[in-house]
Amino acid sequence: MTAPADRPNPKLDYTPEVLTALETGRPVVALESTIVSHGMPYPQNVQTAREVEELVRQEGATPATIAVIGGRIKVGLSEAELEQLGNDPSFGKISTRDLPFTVATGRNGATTVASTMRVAHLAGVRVFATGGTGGVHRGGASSLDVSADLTELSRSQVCVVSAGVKSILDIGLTLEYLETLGVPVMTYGSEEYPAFYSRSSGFVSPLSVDSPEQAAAVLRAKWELCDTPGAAGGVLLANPVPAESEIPAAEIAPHIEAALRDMDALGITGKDTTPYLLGRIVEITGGRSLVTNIALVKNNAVLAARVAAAYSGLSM
Ligand code: PSU
Ligand code: MN
Repeated sequence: MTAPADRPNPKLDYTPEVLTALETGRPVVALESTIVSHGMPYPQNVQTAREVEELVRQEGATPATIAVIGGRIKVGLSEAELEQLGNDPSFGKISTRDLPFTVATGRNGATTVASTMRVAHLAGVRVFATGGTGGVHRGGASSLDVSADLTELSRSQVCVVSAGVKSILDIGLTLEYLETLGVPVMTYGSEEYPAFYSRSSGFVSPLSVDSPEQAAAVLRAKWELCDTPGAAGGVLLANPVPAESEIPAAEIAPHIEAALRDMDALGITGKDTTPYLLGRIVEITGGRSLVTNIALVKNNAVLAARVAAAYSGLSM
């Protein structure tokens, strides 16, 4: 199958670094922007975003942080744009459904995993590193609060590297839903699916892989087997947080429960839940969860760069 975007898409603005990498077939790693604008406090968010980009470069890949600025979809941000993203409240959290409106009205937007996947797909970027993905929220069976991240994993031709889903979500239902959508879910170096802050979730990972090359081979096989151009679907590669940075499941569980109670008392629902809970857990843990969050994002960026390198080696 010919990939839907093997050459740069003219609707997107690329940094020179990203354009050159795409044109010469060198590995590129997409990075999301909601994690910067709504997932971490300023200035640690901008600092982390810079360090993550640098780690990707050190691995020989090119970072492409994705956001919408003044209605233009950016694939790769300048230093100044990254700073603006981290410190300007006009960057709303935008998922896939919000992309058309944000572009049409010339607004700013911070892309979630779902909308970043869509843009990466359009740009021909096949590997994407983030912290945590969305999933089925607790009570999702009746509220229907299921992240569009899962829908997009069934459509965009992108591998998402994440540290799993945290137990603010229903992990079991999230894995069920990914199975329904036909999304391969594999965990790197472990038989257990990880739970973001913690290496263990109590759920067996549907698949596991032990090297970037093995992960890249699965990507190639998946996309070679697909005959639906433009809707090939993605792969979720879960990467457990490094042991020295994890908050064990038993320790984080009561903090998550407390944050969920606070959220209910405030009546927060829908797209505001994830940003609220992340911020509240940072407060409750006295900043410890932020340290873990930063460590796992960096760990994911390094793995994503290695998978991107292995995949571009296979596609040569
Ligand atoms: N999980 C995190 N950090 C984040 C998010 C999730 O640990 O920043 C963000 C991502 O951008 C993800 C989005 O795509 O939240 C999911 O939000 P929702 O559940 O509203 O789809
Ligand atoms: Mn939701």
